[in-house]
Amino acid sequence: MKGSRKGDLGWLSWPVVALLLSWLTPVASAAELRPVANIFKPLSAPAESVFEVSLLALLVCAGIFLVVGGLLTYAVIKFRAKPGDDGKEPPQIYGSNQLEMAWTVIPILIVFVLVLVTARTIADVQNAKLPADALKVLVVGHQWWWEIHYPDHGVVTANELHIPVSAREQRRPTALTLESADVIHSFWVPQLAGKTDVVPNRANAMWVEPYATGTYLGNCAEYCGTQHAKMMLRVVVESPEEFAKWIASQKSPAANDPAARAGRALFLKTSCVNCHRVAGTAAVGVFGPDLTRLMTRETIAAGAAPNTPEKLRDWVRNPQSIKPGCLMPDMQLRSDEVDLIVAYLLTLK
Ligand code: HEC
Ligand SMILES: [Cu+2]
Repeated sequence: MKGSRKGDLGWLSWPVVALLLSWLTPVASAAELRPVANIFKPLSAPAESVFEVSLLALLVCAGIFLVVGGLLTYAVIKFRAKPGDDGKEPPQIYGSNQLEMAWTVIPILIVFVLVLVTARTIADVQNAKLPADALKVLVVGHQWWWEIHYPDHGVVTANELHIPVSAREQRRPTALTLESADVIHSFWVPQLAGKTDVVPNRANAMWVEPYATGTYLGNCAEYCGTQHAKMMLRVVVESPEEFAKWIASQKSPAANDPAARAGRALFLKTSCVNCHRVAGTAAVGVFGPDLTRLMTRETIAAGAAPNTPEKLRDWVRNPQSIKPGCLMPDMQLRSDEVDLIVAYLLTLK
């Protein structure tokens, strides 16, 4: 009977083993490069270091869980009340120097190892020397969207960060400076790096070095108000050629399609221009996202909706219907005005 009970214990550990195995599965197959925000599939240098430390911590914890859970299960089964017990208390044993030493010293050693490994990893990531020509990007967190600047290229965009992929022969890391326009946010793209807080009146620095192309999903990771959950971030990692093409396209003058002249005139007459910028026009607002290349983005409003003509129309009609509480007010435009303005926005590629 004892033997069959011991079988129960092995069964208990299977879910843990399965979970650990699923984390250990290889990562780089092409089909998996769809946007997944998974810290267990790192595809960039700092994220890999974070992953290794978390794996170590998880394995140590799993080991402790198995030992403690195993002993507990064993004791519960072995020493449960049996028919015919006399109901008396078992012998009470107090104090064992060996045991007390063991359960004091072993945890201290475990914590010590974890502290050392963690501190070393943090130092490695923070003190990493980036090549002098690393791409520089300034990211400014706003309630509830991300402003993105490429100071060396004069490019401004929002919510979708394009960066080049790194290679062993030719490292191409990206150095990020993080600032906030209002409250504390946190920049987090799980497959690229750990979280870094985005703090008002302070410039924080971090870097990423992805080694696979694709789109990576991120999210603000510090509660920053009503629409915090819809403050998403896309990082599009491209080959150096594609990245150069993207930069060039962002730099060329804003579209001025004669077919959208009426919409453009209306847009420039409406208070949209107080909050939004379209390069080369009278729209110079910086409170909201730069719209110069709006149509090169996959999503609008920090991932709250796909950037389709229908959703764009819903947004301009009343942004509060898509992102309630967001800082773009319902502009109370008539339906025909919305159509004109959206027709103009659709030309901003
Ligand atoms: C009071 C300032 C303000 C005004 C006025 C304003 N917007 Fe906005 N707009 C914003 C803010 C802030 C956001 C970002 C909202 C978010 O994602 O939370 C935004 C987002 C947008 C977006 C999505 C951009 C993107 O890349 O995600 C579009 C398009 C847009 N506005 C168009 C307009 C148009 C057209 C008008 C005029 C009819 C207008 N806005 C008026 C502040 C404003
Ligand atoms: Cu947030």
